[in-house]
Amino acid sequence: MAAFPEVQKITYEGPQSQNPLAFRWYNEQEVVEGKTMRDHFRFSVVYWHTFRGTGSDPFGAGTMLRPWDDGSNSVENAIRRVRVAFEFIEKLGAPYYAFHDRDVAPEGDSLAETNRNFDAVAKALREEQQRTGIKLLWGTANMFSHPRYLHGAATTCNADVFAFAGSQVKKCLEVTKELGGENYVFWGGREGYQNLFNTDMKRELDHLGRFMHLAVNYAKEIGFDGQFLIEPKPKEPTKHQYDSDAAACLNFLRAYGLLDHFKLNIETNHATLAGHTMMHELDYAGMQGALGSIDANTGDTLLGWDTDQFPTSFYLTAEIMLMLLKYGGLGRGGVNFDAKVRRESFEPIDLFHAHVGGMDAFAKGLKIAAAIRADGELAAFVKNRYATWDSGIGAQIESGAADFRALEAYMLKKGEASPNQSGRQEMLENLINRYL
Ligand code: XLS
Ligand code: NI
Ligand code: NI
Repeated sequence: MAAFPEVQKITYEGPQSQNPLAFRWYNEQEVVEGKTMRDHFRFSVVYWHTFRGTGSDPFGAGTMLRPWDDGSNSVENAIRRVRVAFEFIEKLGAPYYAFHDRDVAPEGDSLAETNRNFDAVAKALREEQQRTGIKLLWGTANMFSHPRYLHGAATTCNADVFAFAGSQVKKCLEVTKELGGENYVFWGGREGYQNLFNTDMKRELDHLGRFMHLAVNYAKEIGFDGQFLIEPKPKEPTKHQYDSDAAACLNFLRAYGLLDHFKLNIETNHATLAGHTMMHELDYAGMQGALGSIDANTGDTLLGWDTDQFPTSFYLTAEIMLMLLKYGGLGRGGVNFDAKVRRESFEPIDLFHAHVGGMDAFAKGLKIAAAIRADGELAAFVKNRYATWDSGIGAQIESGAADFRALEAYMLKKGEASPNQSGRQEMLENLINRYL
């Protein structure tokens, strides 16, 4: 029985459409900068918020109406949920989905039972993938919800918990491989600390490095060739998360000899919690060759936590798409909606409104970014801003030909630096608005 009988496949109707359940911008076959929209975005629906989110908050119980879900922890219920999830993703027209092991299948009383549950649900996932052609963008292990992980997983002070976490990732890698997952994500969860008085930070980070090497080795052993990704996030749940932003992650990867094996999965709301813009995090990851995938959402400027809202601002999506186009796209990654409907939006249909809006916002952002690039005015301004580096002393510095003595000799002769030019920020902000 269909869970969303009132919804047909969502189609593109164009910007004039008044139909809330149609795309106004996302036209999957439309080609922009030589690639279809479908291939630019590789949109992905997350299992956790969309099919497991209850709408509970610290002040109240869940609110979501999900008539297909009996609220139990049975494997049967989990499999019924799989059928609904694929009906939803298929009607939406997203080519991918992503999951945590514990979202799709219930934890049992022992590791063995938990693994059996996971296998049973994975079988249903495989059937639905084959039926619909929807693919797995990434799998990940939830190593933060169960109380055993209260001190962390790979960075725990309890070696047994590290062993449990390793077993969990081993299994999750096997299932991700079996389902043809194109990436595998590590989000730090409780990998961090609340207080340094009780924390041996060096030892914890060494263990995290060890854990990642074990994962890389095992993936190689079983022939899993998906891309490994680390997802930076600065706070929540711990006060100090080890993977706090793109720069911190890259430094960790470099320090532990892991750079060749990982890229980053950048999330908007995490970037802003870190005191950065999404654009900054994408640029930083991109320039280091580490831009792997994105978790698309947005925070609330008035609230200081990970509100995981659906992205609707064209300004934001245009900024993101400028960066993705600059670095040649996401490769094996995708635009994964790590976002949830508000607890007041409790009806099943709200899931469609949320995703349609997010996909449309990205499509519009892509068109804006492509138009800005086609005109070339912005790029020309930036190029010209650095023109002093293209010849003379600037070119000598960049090529390594000038040392401090050469700089001094040059400046002694010249007496004073040439005058600066305006950064024209306001003019450029106005320029961007011309394309919105
Ligand atoms: C939490 C993270 C999480 C990861 C997957 O804030 O965004 O949802 O994407 O573990
Ligand atoms: Ni995320
Ligand atoms: Ni998040």
